[in-house]
Amino acid sequence: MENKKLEQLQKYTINNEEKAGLTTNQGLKMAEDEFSLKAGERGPTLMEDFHFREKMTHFDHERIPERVVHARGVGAHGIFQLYESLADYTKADFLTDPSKTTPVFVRFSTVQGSRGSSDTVRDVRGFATKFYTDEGNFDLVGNNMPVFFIQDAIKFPDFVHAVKPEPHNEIPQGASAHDTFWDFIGQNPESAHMVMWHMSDRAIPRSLRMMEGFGVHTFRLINADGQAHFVKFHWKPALGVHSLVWDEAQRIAGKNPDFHRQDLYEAIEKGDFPEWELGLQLIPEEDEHKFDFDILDPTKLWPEEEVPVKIVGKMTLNRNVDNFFAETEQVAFHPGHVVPGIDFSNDPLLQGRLFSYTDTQLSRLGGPNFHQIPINQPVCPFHNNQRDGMHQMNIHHGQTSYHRNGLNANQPKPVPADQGGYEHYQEKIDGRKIRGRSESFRDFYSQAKLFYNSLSPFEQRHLKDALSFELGKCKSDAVKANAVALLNHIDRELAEETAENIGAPIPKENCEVTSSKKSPALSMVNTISKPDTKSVAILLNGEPDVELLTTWLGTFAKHKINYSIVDKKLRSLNQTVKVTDTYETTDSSLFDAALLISSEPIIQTPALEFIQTTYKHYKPLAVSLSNPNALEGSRINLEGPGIYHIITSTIQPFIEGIAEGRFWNRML
Ligand code: HDD
Repeated sequence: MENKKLEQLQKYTINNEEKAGLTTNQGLKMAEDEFSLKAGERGPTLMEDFHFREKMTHFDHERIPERVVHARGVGAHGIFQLYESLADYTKADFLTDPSKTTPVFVRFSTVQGSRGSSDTVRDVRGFATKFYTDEGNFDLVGNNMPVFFIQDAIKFPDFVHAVKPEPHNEIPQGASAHDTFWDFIGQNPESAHMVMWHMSDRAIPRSLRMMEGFGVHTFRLINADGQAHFVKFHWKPALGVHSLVWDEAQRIAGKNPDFHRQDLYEAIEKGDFPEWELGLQLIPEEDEHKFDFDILDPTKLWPEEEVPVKIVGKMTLNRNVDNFFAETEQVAFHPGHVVPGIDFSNDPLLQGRLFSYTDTQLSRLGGPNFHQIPINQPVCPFHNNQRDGMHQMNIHHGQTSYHRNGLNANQPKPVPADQGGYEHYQEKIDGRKIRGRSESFRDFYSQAKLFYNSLSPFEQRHLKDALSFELGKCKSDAVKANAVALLNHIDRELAEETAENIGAPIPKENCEVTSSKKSPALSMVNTISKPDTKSVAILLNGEPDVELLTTWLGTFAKHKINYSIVDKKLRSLNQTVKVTDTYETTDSSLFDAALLISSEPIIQTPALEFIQTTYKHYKPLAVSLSNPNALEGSRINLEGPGIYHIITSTIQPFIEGIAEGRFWNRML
């Protein structure tokens, strides 16, 4: 299939295998690359060694500043396909022509940690998509949570300083469980709603492929008649929304810090292309004030039951990058990259973002020409009167480089709106210049409560435990007390339990906001569950029946379930079936389920801990025991939920268990 972006990138791709030999950057073939030029075999290196100088200088400058937030990330290429024309709402070409396939590049990220931090930390995940449309790049720079910590961009540097590792000792890495973060939260009650999301299971996704994405802000869509709708953008994952459990997430952070990155890479390499549907929530301009929240407030979501999500297209990620630095590290997103038919709202967080993103690239990518880096170039032509600057790659031909020139018929000249030129929505503004916040932004707690009310009992349990963990890590009594005071506005029982667990005083007065409203769409219980692309560890303890095992492997493959065979040593079971991991090289936390094939007692074997943690993390566990006493002393309730005894060749119930995912009723 034609993909304009990939064709464009091809021109810049250098394939080492095809090259004749090693040259300097000046094209000079080099006969030697191992020894510097010396005055005598044991003498000093000579300044004239241009090859040494060039090689070393380039190496010395290989690193660029990491992103000030969202430093750790992973990217992939893909396509976006529209289902039906949205011409009623927007004139954006890529949203009106369903026959077009738009190339995309997505970068997922964590927020707090640095480039080398672990993937599975408790954090918000960035979900940034660049659509390379025929009318220019449109960037949807979102997160996996629909709201944000602050209402006004002027607080962003303060928030980031608070959540990042503390300045005096650069601790902690990849974690918000520390005093400055919780101090900020306690002092800034507008963060109440977002902190509930941050403490929920959404902050520890099972896979980047199993997260929702949200544009967060309210944007505007404008149709060809100039009519506007407010819009919120959503990504809905085809595999549903799934999370890790906290103990598992922490374990994975050590066992495989690249867990999410590797999961995405391997799924794409295997051809299990991750998919998301694009959804829009739309509110006509005239309905702006019809809700019990301000639609410009980025700490508020639009409950899906009140404003339904219209599914309009599908994104498929189908190609890994060729080079991480060139593509994933150098990609530069910006919420201000829009196309005709998409415009901004007055959300004060969005307005501030419109400044920050270009500005940050100047120091990160070293100058004003970062749009010429291959991954950032639009697939349509671009030209204007901007010239020169660091790393200018283009040769601008001609005498003029200014608007209103007579020498070159004023080329390149502005394009009228009816020929595709961008025109801003002519919103009427009438007000005084003030530094302040609208009264309509002041309800900090109702939606925090709505979110909490909407969670299932086990999700609420996890959220409570997360709060006790995070605040339990704080040292300052005042910070803990303030955080509890904030919770006391959301849910009294939550505040009481947290206070007790962290040794903070229980606030005298109950300030809980009164609301029993729920939004079922906010609970992960109501998500899609499939066995596809999940993984099962097949644990050997003794000799397996290889023929039977082979039929099971066939069933797993049929259901697109990935598997590893784990034993004490790597070995071949027959010509095709091999042990792929040892108990040393892998861990139960890296799988969604386990199947134990045991002909020997399990006590005092590494398989025992494996199945105990599988059980502890609520995952399905199947046992095939040729020795009926094999599990004696394992302290696993073999009659418990999500445990399968495989006696015959049928493993179908286990497959269904893998689809279901977790057996939370083990908590009871
Ligand atoms: Fe931001 C990066 C998402 C608020 C300033 N942001 C960045 C990335 C994502 C988001 C996904 C990583 C992009 C990539 O992969 O390269 N940011 C958000 C969302 C926000 C948000 C969903 C709230 C709704 N951000 C926000 C504010 C500001 C910034 C209020 C400043 C006014 N964000 C930045 C930045 C970053 C960034 C400093 C760092 C690296 C970059 O831009 O390219 O400019």
